[in-house]
Amino acid sequence: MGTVTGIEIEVDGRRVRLPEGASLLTAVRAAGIELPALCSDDRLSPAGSCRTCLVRADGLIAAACVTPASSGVRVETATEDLVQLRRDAVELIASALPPRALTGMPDNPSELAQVCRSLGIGTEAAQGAGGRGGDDSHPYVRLDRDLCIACGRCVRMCAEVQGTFALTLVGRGGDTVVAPGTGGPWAESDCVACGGCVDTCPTGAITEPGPARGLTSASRPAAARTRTTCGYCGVGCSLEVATHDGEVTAVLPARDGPVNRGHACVKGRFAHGYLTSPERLTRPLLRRDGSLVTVGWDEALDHVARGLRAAMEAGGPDAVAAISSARATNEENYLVQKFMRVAIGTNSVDNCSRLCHSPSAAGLAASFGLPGGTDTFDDVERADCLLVVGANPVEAHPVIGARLLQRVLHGARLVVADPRSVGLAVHADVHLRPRPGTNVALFHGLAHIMLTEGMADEEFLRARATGLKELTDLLADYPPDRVAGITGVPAADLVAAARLYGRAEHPAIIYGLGVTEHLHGTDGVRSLANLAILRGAVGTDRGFGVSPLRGQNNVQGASDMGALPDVLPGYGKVTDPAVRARAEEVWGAPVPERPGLRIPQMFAAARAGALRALWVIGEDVCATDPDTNRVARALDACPLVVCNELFLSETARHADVVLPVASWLEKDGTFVNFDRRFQRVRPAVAPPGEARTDFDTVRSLATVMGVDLGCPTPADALAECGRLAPVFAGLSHDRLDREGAVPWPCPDPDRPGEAKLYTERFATPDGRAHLAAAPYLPPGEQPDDDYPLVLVTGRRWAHYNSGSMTRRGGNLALDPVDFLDLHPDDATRYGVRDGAQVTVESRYGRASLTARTSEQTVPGQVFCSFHFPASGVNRLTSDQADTVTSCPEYKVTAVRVAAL
Ligand SMILES: Nc1nc2c(c(=O)[nH]1)N[C@H]1C(S)=C(S)[C@@H](COP(=O)(O)OP(=O)(O)OC[C@H]3O[C@@H](n4cnc5c(=O)[nH]c(N)nc54)[C@H](O)[C@@H]3O)O[C@H]1N2
Ligand SMILES: Nc1nc2c(c(=O)[nH]1)N[C@H]1C(S)=C(S)[C@@H](COP(=O)(O)OP(=O)(O)OC[C@H]3O[C@@H](n4cnc5c(=O)[nH]c(N)nc54)[C@H](O)[C@@H]3O)O[C@H]1N2
Ligand code: SF4
Ligand code: SF4
Ligand code: FES
Ligand SMILES: [Mo]
Repeated sequence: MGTVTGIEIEVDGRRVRLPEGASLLTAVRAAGIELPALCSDDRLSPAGSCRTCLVRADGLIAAACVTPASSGVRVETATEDLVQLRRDAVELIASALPPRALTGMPDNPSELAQVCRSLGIGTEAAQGAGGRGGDDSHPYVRLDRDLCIACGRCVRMCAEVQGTFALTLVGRGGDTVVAPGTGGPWAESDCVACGGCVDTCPTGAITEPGPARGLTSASRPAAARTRTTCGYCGVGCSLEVATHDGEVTAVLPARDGPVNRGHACVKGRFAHGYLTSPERLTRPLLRRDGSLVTVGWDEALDHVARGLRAAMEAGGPDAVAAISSARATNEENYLVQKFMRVAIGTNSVDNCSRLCHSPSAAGLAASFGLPGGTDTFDDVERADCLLVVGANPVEAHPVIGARLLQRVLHGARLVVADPRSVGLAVHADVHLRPRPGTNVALFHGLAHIMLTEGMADEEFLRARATGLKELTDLLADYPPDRVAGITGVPAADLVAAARLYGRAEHPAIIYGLGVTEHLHGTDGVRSLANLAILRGAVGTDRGFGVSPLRGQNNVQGASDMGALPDVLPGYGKVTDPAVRARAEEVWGAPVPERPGLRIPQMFAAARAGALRALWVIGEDVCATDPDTNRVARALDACPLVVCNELFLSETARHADVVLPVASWLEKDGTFVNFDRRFQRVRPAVAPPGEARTDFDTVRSLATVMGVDLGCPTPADALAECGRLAPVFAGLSHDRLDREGAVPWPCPDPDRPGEAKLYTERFATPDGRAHLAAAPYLPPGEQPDDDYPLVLVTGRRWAHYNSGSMTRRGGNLALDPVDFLDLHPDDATRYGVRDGAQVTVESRYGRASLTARTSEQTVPGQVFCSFHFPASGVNRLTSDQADTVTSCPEYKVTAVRVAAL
């Protein structure tokens, strides 16, 4: 850290160098000296209230945590009077507590207990009577008021890092304790169970119940710890997994995690109960006489191999297809696509990027050259204006949501574009609420204003972009009044938003599925990218580009590894002979030339009898793909369906062979997060029973089929991928073990990856950014008299996608069902009470949900999640899909609602 600039000071005679602005506490620690600091945490602003960190600076007694270090100052820590002062402060704190505060967790002493031990303060110092009670209403956070020392760390963690402001200090003087701000039980408070307060509490007053009680990221437990990357969302939080006797006891945020910096969310932090669920699959299943029965691996794999051969004999290699998993590692995805191309001879392999951010890949590649976000989030976060579009990071990417919110609380301007008033929208300077499916018009409206009001960067446009003429002509049709008519957004709000983005010094665009999951999702991405191009805010130091908040832990990676029907690892097109030749050289086998089937085409082919074998790896297509009634018909029509799963998912129920597999906490490899960072995944525990990793499954099936896929280990697979795809050539497990996170493109093992793209040229063939002039076209689904409401589907904070993992554990108590949010006016109109069971019907199917009246949605629109397959939400959604990439139109379905 900062060795050239900074300040130099002396601590107990030792010289230390520090960055500007560091505190005396940092200086003392840099000198290798331990100091109690009970109200301090590096992640938080200093409070200076406990007085346990007293030192002498140039002769004056000061609390080290709140005193800035200035050059040349001489600090003393060890004189007898200072030791006594600090002892007095700690003794005073301890005296109000019951003795168990110091003896409570012998294996795993709290920070307070350790401080007391180091100062020679015994349990006799703890003289409090206790009896203040506690709160154990919450599944993951437990409060013991007797141990609270009112240091306020939890309150600051909840406010300054998480941004939820759920906690407060109540009472006076020695009776001050922490409490949920809402006054009632913790479970009914605003807490979103990020675990931040648990992790910072120095006394054990706030802990996780169960075997993890008192474990924090700062404690030094006897238990083993494994460093890995979260396997839920694409944020890519670094986690430390504590285990005992082969079981996970706690998952803690890594303090030095490059993205999460000591924070996490309810899923990564707590949702590991699924690991030991009695419903976990532990042995392969094979369908016999209509039902799935347990068999051994040899029998299961023989059956699959025979079925694949039969399919190929009947219909050639293209009668076989695979859906690879964005939950699985890069190495597993690499092997799946290699298996399909080399062992089967087809390009029919796809992944859930199809349902999610395929329009981002297509749109960003067309606009800028590469199919990923343009900037690192560390830069995005420095923006002075954030344009957050169709994304709800507070719930879906909580650690990013928290970082964005802090940026806004510290002064960045915020424009949110989302039909619903959720998450960051409440903090927005301008909240644009477009009708679902009208983004293209909305973005054109903003672009129109930027152009007419002279906010475009003309020099950038001349030197580095193309398409201005066509776009300018098109934008003539999108004046604010017309756009207001299409989108429902008042013209004045459009003008205000365009000015905030257009006049900011360093604006950034962050977006999600509200842009992509539409009939014209790719046009949406491209029209949004137009704004950054017009403003010269991409590939320059005048802004931080366009960043999709990619969803699954490894959806970026699954696509990077070539688990797509039209590209090989590294995005070379299968139709390009030079690209195929390179792969053929590395693989020593021919690569099929014709692009394969996309997921919806696979189902259509199965229904038509052309697809005869489908391998579904970690995607619950019967719950999460649209129009699931038809998906189920496709699976039933397909002679062989193989499913790699942790649980008997809806899809597994339709399979002929189910292979039990390991999950992220049980395997070795890498994931790529939403801002293109490769990070290591390491096994903390063994998979249950006979479950194997997807990696081993693919390899062993290939062996049964007489094909040697090479790549005996995940590390070998990544190395091989690097030989095939130059953009990954500089990456290896060894390097990631040394360096932590490395972004791609990374062609050279001796040079850092490129976090910010396009600083010299864009990666398009002509090196320029391409403006797109796509006209606004209406969504595929339209409400009418029979189906008068527009249903938007999306996420809730406590559950993850099909919910297969989060429904099996404490998260179920946090959110027990799929709710249908509807505006109170609509509730009245359709005779629906808050909390009532309702039937929702679309032109395709019917779902059963619990109504919740809420002003987060406007009249005429309803919203629900899809985390409980039993509610049948995806029976409602249509097969309308993005015209470019086939990404389903999940965000617009015409429905009607009726009380049961
Ligand atoms: N807790 C949790 N976290 C998750 C997941 C999960 O299931 N649960 N899933 C992960 C995955 S796979 C993904 S892809 C990400 C998704 O993360 P997000 O993209 O943030 O998720 P969504 O909630 O599906 O949709 C985002 C927003 O789009 C808005 N929207 C809908 N239609 C429109 C429109 O026409 N225009 C605009 N401007 N906005 C619109 C919706 O109101 C919604 O608030 O989350 C990931 N993280
Ligand atoms: N209505 C509606 N539907 C949607 C969406 C929406 O916004 N609205 N969003 C869509 C989006 S963006 C996405 S990404 C999809 C997600 O849909 P899915 O990918 O189907 O959802 P997940 O629940 O993440 O995971 C699928 C399965 O993978 C299993 N699994 C977990 N880890 C592993 C592993 O390591 N290996 C294997 N083999 N299996 C594993 C889980 O048990 C789970 O059953 O849903 C889509 N569906
Ligand atoms: S768990 Fe997180 S959200 Fe809940 S009170 Fe603690 S810091 Fe706040
Ligand atoms: S924010 Fe995403 S990556 Fe981080 S802990 Fe939560 S689910 Fe995991
Ligand atoms: S840590 Fe410095 S006053 Fe509490
Ligand atoms: Mo997704």
